Amino acid sequence: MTHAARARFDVVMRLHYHPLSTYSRKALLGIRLRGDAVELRELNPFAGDLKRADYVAMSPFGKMPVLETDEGPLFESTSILEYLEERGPRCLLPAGVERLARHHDRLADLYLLTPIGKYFWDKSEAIRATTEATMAVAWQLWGRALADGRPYVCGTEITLGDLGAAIAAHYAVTEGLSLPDDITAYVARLERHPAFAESRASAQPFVEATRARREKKD
Ligand SMILES: N[C@@H](CCC(=O)N[C@@H](CS)C(=O)NCC(=O)O)C(=O)O
Repeated sequence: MTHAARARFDVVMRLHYHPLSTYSRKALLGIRLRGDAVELRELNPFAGDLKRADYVAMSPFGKMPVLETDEGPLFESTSILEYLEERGPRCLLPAGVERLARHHDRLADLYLLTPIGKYFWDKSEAIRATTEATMAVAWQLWGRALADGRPYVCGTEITLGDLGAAIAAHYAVTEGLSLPDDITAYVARLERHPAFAESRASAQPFVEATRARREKKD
């Protein structure tokens, strides 16, 4: 590695995130699994942090997370993790299962994290019904992938394809939706890893605070 390249790698990266945000959790989980040295900047979306001009300059849609790097800010959780994987070492997208890992990451974004995120904030019957229906199909796909006894969706290693599922399963349970038994066992397996346990533990106080606020309002 050249001197210049090494200096570039030594620059501290900064993740702008919130511990409750599904996509922030995905990015941070990936970072923890990879072991990158990343400084954390906790946002306060309720105080307008996502609308600040300096934040929108980094994240044009005003969404979390953002990773500040020496090559500029990056938004979109998958793009952030793909960038880190490109820098190396390869961890979340191992050779041989890369396509499968990306496929499950995309499925998790679209059919697990998006619906559960909606239901987290909107407890209407209509949203509950579509969330349950969509997630049930996604869990079947996970069940099919795990049916040969593999511990994780791409085999024996945790990959990008497992992150969103663990986060979605956590919120499904906190929000009173049921999980198939094979998924409960899979998520318990993932949560034996300290990075997944940390992700859940950091989110939990915000889950409880949100529930308390909702109950006070109802
Ligand atoms: N596809 C984006 C989704 C980002 C996203 O929707 N983040 C949510 C939090 S989980 C957000 O910032 N919501 C605030 C808002 O929409 O105002 C990603 O993967 O990063």
